[in-house]
Amino acid sequence: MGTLQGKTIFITGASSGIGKACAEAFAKEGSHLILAARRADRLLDISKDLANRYGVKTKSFQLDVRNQAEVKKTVSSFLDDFKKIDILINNAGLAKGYSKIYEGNILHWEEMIDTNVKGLLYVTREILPLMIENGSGHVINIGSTAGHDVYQNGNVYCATKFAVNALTQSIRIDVLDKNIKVSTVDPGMVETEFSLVRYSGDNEKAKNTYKGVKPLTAEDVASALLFCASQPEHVNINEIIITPSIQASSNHIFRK
Ligand code: NDP
Ligand code: 8X3
Repeated sequence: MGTLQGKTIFITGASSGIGKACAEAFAKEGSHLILAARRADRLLDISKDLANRYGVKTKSFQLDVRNQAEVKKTVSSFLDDFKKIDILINNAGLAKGYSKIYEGNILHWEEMIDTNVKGLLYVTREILPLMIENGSGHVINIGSTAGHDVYQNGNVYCATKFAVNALTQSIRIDVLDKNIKVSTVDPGMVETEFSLVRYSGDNEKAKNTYKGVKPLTAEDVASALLFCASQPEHVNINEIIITPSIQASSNHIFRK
């Protein structure tokens, strides 16, 4: 297996949930971390804590991936400290709202498309040339079961995750001759802040999402990423779809 010791990992959306769990999992393996998200205070705490506990180099950046100029500036500012980005984890993302398309909130649509699709593109556009220059790299996107099967009221969120799925496949082809791996980890239900964000802070609705099920934890998903990232050089994990045992697809969930 490839070692992650001393590798540099850039994680977007590292202030909570899957991104935060990935930061911990990779730090435990001895990887250095570049962490980005909008909530700078949280990120700084996570970054300091992981550096203290695991003795790895960490740096945190307040970044809104929807802002292309900010993405460009952030990437150029961490190049002084980190010469090489070994792994990019495109995790920043969100669902907003849960309504029929004809009742959808346009601002929610814009936010999902701008974050999940355009944000991922902006970050990838900055990082891939660096990986190409360095002669190696690995991009791991966080997709979703929602990028494989649509569900009622999922409309625009599902469309963004279908787009992530298409981009993963397409980017893999584009860098096939560049010694760069491209993977996607596509989870089903994971209990994070995801539902709280989707329902704009409505705790009751967020809790109901996981009623009668034992969802995945962010740590479960992080271990799938570690698996992708620690394969030998000649092995690429193209796609991992990971769900709780009671979930077969977006639309098939067994609730007790
Ligand atoms: P969380 O809400 O816990 O985490 C989302 C992370 O994304 C936060 O760190 C948030 O940070 C960051 N983020 C959101 N918008 C932006 C932005 N514009 N710029 C930078 N960072 C941003 O949810 P999850 O951990 O569950 O979500 C992570 C990824 O996993 C998402 O792409 C989501 O679609 C995907 N996913 C989640 C599933 C689930 O059931 N939970 C299942 C399948 C996929 P901040 O607010 O500080 O900017
Ligand atoms: C998150 C999983 O089912 O809420 O991508 O869309 S779901």
